[in-house]
Amino acid sequence: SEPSLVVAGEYSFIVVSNRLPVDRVIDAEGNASWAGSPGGLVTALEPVMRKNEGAWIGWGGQPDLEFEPFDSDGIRVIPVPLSADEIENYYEGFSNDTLWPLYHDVIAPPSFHREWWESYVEVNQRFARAAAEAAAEGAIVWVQDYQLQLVPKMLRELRPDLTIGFFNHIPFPPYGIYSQLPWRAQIVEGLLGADVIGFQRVADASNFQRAVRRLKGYVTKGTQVEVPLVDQTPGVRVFGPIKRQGNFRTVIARAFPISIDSASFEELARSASVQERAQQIREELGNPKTVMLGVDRLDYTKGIGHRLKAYGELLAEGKLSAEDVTLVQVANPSRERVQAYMELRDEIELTVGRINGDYGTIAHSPISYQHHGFPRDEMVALYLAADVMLVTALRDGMNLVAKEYVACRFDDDGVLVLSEFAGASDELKRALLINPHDIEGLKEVILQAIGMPKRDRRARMRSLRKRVLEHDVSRWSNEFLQVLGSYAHHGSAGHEL
Ligand code: GDG
Repeated sequence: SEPSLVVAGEYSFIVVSNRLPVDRVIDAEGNASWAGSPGGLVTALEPVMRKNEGAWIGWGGQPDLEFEPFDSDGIRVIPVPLSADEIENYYEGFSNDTLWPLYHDVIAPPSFHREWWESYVEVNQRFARAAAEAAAEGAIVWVQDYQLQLVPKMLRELRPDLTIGFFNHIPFPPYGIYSQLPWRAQIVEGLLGADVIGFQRVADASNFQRAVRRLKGYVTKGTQVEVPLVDQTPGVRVFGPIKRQGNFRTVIARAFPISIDSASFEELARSASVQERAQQIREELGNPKTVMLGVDRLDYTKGIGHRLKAYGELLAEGKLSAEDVTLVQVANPSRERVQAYMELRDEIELTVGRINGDYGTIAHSPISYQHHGFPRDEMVALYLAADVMLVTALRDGMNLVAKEYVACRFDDDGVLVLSEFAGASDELKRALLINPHDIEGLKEVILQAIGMPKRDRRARMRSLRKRVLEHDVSRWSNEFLQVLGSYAHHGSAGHEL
């Protein structure tokens, strides 16, 4: 294989993500330590990490945080420092105020700033270099998400011997929207540095392939993209024959719908303390006939306003009453320094206040609004306490909350109302699927969910549970890594992860 441009490191399996899976915590005495934040991704990749001398590369969550790599529960953690300026430009700016709204159907208007883009390029280069220095000869590197879309190409240039995967956790937008991005070609080129590019939905993969055809003119066949080894961009002069067999790299671009650690959610739900807590939650709410639940980061993509509008109208029309129904809305604080999120918070809290003020009684509030996060066991107790789960996203890559609700309902009860615009709706076909823009339709489905006979609830929930328990997050990562391993290139002897 070609000579490496960076001296190889020691890790044969590397995950690169914007945030490390650990948080820095400072105790009462001011001593710093690290606490794991075991999301589904960590749970899924832990076994692969242990088996393969794995390392995780990412940012520690605070400005200018530099430290020596260390072991956290058997995972080697390698830091990439970000300055306060970079957090503002690369992260809050380009990632969360350009790419995020653009990739979610421009629900909020994206901002385009050249300084943000420059910072994005520079930070991506730093992540690529960190991965290049840590990766052993022929290693597998798996890059995560929209903050790092340039890393695959940058990493391939530094280390042509590596096998590189990329997974996009958010949607990939239709070309008509994507093409607004001033740096649309660079991002597509960045992604095509990977061997396998994973998306949540089949539609996301098709949108990406269309962008590749339109912007680069490359041929796509099914899930394969033929990337010429010599640049064929119109206007770039190429010497020598370019259509000869062997002048292409094949890149796979296809859907790998992510999931959760379903068994661990079910196990938690089955524990006596969580079941007791679920009962207690219902009592604390005043034992309403129906408890409805929404759990979201406070984000404009989640359709919280649409949900509240439908609920408020049902209360106004007397079709629901605060005596009978309570909606618990967990709105986890998110991206609080980005303007659009400050505005969203004001808007949602105004609406919540109006609904509670207009339709509440001294004893009953129609909405129990929680602007903070909860521990995992409290979340599971909420899932168990909820008769109806409302997922009304306007656009969402997958939506893990929908899958978590289903995984927790070992009692085969509870009704999931699920937006068609969440990736989860491709799999969870027996949920009550809704278009959140259709407020009248959403209202009817909420009433249908509340009134659904037990037999129907059970039949639907059983079918949903089958899907979520069989297709869990370790199956997701195994499938991705299997495809990635089989495309290990440059004649390296196929990886067994
Ligand atoms: C992105 C994509 C895609 C929420 N509040 C609390 C809490 N959570 C947990 C949930 C769930 C996770 O956070 C949220 O995941 P989602 O999938 O619903 O949404 P995003 O954060 O937008 O995630 C999304 C996902 O990436 C994975 O690829 O599905 O489409 O947007 O796990 O349970 N957890 C705890 N307390 C809370 O208060 N403990």
